[in-house]
Amino acid sequence: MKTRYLFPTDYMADPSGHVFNDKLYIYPSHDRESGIPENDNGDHFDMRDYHVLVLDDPDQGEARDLGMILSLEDIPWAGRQLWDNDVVEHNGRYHLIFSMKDKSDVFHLGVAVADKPEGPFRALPDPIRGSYSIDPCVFKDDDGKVYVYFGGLWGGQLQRYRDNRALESAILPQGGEPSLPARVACMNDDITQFAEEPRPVEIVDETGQILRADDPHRFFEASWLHKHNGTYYFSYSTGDSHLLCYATSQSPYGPFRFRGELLQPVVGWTTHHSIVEWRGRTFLLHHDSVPSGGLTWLRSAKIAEIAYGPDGSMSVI
Ligand code: FUB
Repeated sequence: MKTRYLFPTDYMADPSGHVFNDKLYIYPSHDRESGIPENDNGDHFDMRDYHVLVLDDPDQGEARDLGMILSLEDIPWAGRQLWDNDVVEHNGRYHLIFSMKDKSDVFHLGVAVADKPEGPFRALPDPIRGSYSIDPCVFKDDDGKVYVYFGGLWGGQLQRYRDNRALESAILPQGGEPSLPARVACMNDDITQFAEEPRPVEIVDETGQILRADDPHRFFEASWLHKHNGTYYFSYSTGDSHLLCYATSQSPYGPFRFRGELLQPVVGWTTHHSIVEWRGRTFLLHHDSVPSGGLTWLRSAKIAEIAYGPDGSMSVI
């Protein structure tokens, strides 16, 4: 399948894909021009609502926009910046987990619930207790347990936390120090709170050593977890080295062994994605900034196909 844009008429980034009722629902961030100058804090990513897109068939050209499903105005604890989100179906309801800054400009994860994948979603009054940073990916395992993976450096604020506690001031590991990991926590049965303290998602090399802070393959943001042939694949963005990489494990908690690069740098500073299996095929949803002429904060969602090698390696075809 040729890589193609999913929705050329608007800017949609960070696409999270899930198959519900044999259709592919895509939950993106809704990029917009706010006029805020670009900076390392990410203030220029000033999104205010979410839409959901749908594909009825893998080879259908463009996705359909089913409309707005949640807006900043409808979230009681809202400050600003609706960043990446993801959705899981559990016991017949749909739970949207999103990242947003509260009124003190601190990122947390929130939950909104709907009876249908296309919403409308109703936000819970408070963020998830003990949540911090950005980019939630919600993964439901074969045994029904639901895990949320999250975290992002720099503007995503992950460097402000150690052992799930806020630091007095941020500490970013340097050089040969171990890199900062994403986090994972199992959710409680009604998908409203963490059921446990978040744990580090360790990515290790072939000797078992945690990837170093100066390794261009270290974790930065955009966690994604999918399972293929019983193996857990953790994929992620390397941020300032602009790659999409992946690592594998036999446990949803890891450690994950680094396996390789999935995507080279795209046009635009960020790279972000999801991986979804649909009708026996595997798809990569991601974004770039080609249609906006390279503007980092105006990104367009794309779809490509992934093939697995005999050793479980992945490549975009
Ligand atoms: O869309 C805002 C942020 O940009 C996301 O949270 C990051 O992963 C990056 O794509």
